[in-house]
Amino acid sequence: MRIDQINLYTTRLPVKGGVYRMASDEVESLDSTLLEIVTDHGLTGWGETCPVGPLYQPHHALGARAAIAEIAPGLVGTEIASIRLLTKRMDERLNGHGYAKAAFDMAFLDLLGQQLGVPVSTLLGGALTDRVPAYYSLIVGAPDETARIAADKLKAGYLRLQVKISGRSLEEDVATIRKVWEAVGYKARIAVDGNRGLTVASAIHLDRLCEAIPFVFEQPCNTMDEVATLKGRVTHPIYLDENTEDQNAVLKAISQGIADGFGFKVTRLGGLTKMTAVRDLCAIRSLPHSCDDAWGGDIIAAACVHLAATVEPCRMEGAWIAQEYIDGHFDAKNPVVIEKGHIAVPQLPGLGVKPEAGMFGKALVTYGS
Ligand code: 0XW
Ligand code: MG
Repeated sequence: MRIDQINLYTTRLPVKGGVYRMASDEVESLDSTLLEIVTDHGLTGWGETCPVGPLYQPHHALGARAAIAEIAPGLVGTEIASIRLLTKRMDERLNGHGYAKAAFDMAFLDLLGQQLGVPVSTLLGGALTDRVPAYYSLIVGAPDETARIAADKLKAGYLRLQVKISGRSLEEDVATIRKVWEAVGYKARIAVDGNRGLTVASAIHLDRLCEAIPFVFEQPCNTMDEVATLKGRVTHPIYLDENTEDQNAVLKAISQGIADGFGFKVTRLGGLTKMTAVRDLCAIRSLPHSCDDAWGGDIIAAACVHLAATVEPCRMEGAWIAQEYIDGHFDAKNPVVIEKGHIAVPQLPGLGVKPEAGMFGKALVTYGS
């Protein structure tokens, strides 16, 4: 099965509710990039990459498309058989830019899965479950309102809630965490996500002021070096998210004992194939982690869920997909949906999701004939 053509599409994903607010940015509409790989066998595979704006991490939509322009021409005519060979091909065309390569990796796995008649989770080592937990992300908001939404989401079936903080007074952050804890107690696991926004000093203050509340403290400060200085000075477990920019960053965080867990993003880590390595490293050290992406439609959602299905449930911190903040689906017949705080793992061959024909309009660029 050879690559005949690669079509690049873009689509806008407006945020349901108007705005998604975190310490690093406020976003209203996301710019997603989709790849459709057409093969000589008539099979098509899909990939997606969708940074949550240009400030969250060192990725941006135009950067993804520029990277794809470097890589794609060199892949036309290539056999889809060995993911390792395809990865090597991509690395020979462009250094880095894992978040663009991730879209290709998804499409390759989608094609291989369809050819072999197995879901992508099987290609990633095999599913341990047919239903993975999701978690709900509460945007930076007023304490009472955030607690009200937290209680609603608990009722809706979410077993884990992420509370976004930072970018405002310590008093408001602490009040929000306390109110959420009063509203949900031990019934939901809580992650408090600073999205890189706190100084080391304010992270230590917040930790002390919330000492009795059990939560994991996600990406409190900007750099891994800053976060590393919190070790032994805070009581809450520390998770890294944005600092896990590639596999090596994860290896450093694990080997130096900087993180007690992770919020992983499939595209940031360079794709599903690269994620299997960090998944396995985490398993060796019994470190919990999520399987998320920063944003995206059904293609990215399916990718996260396939990977999440291969993680030991006891270490699975949930798969975050953007569905709660997006209207509609790419694939109305087989959408990736959260039900009672959980997501069914797609069972069809490949990713199990196919965007409806023509829904993204004309391809922005076509590589190959
Ligand atoms: C909650 N998320 C997975 C979605 C947003 O992109 C931010 C991210 C996070 O945990 O930082
Ligand atoms: Mg995070």
